[in-house]
Amino acid sequence: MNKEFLKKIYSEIRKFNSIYIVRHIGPDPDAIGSQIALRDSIRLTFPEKKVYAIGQSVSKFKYIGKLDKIEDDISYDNSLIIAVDVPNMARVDGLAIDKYKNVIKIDHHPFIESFNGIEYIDTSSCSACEILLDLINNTRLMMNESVAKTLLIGIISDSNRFLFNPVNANLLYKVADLIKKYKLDLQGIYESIYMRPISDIRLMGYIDNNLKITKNKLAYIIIENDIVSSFNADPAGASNMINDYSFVEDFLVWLFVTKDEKNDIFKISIRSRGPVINELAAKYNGGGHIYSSGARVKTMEEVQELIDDFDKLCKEYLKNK
Ligand SMILES: [Mn+2]
Repeated sequence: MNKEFLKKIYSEIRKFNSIYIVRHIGPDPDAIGSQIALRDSIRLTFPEKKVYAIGQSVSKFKYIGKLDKIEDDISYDNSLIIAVDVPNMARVDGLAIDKYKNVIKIDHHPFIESFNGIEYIDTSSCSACEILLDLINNTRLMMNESVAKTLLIGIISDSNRFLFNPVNANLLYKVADLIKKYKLDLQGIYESIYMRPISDIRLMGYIDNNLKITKNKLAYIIIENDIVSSFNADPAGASNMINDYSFVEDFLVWLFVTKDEKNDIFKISIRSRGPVINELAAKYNGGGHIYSSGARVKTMEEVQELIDDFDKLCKEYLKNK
């Protein structure tokens, strides 16, 4: 954490009367939580400012809070754009970031490209929401129970209940303080994030039984949409199940392929507990964290190529170990 830098972000926020907060496409609870928590904290601190959290809303994440629809054009000179939880311009949802003059990026993903403004990147944070907690704790930005709860949702979700790295004592102290101070209902938060229908569990059963594992310890599955719908699930939900396979000794890297019919592309979710995967994911129109990435390709041939490439990555990793 860089307190001086956080104070600089606060003073930028103070300067502008209209602020737009964006995040990545295909949002998760950390992406939506971080933009909503930041918006609400700024509104609480500066009631006269116009602050919006924009981007496509997702019905299953409505419990986190409501996003804003904007009708007016965003002023080039007088508006501040804050991008949270997103490392590259192409993945920003809702506006073309390169068209704006005053931009702040607040992110915990490895650096990909500059947004031509202030960049605060902390890859030692488990989530964008953890960085915003630091921002609020170290500046005059205000917090209330609702902001605290939203931040906690992002932290819990991105760290998968404090399972994934980076999670450390410092984070647990910060979270404990938050829960105590705002009397947060941890059980209720867990329920809103993790409650799911039996059809999801049955789909996981299908995945368990059909995951292919190579001799180089790569696991993969292509989950066809008719299979997904036969379990009453949706492709995005199916690809999210990838996070439940973190501690299987038979594989090092695992990837789930689903089809996005609307955009006519294959989406690949990739996780690792060994090889660094985001660089190879970038070759396939993707990227992300070193052990948690995504990719998008157009054809089945490219899917096969990607699987072969990740298999080679595992092979190299095993050889060098
Ligand atoms: Mn995140």
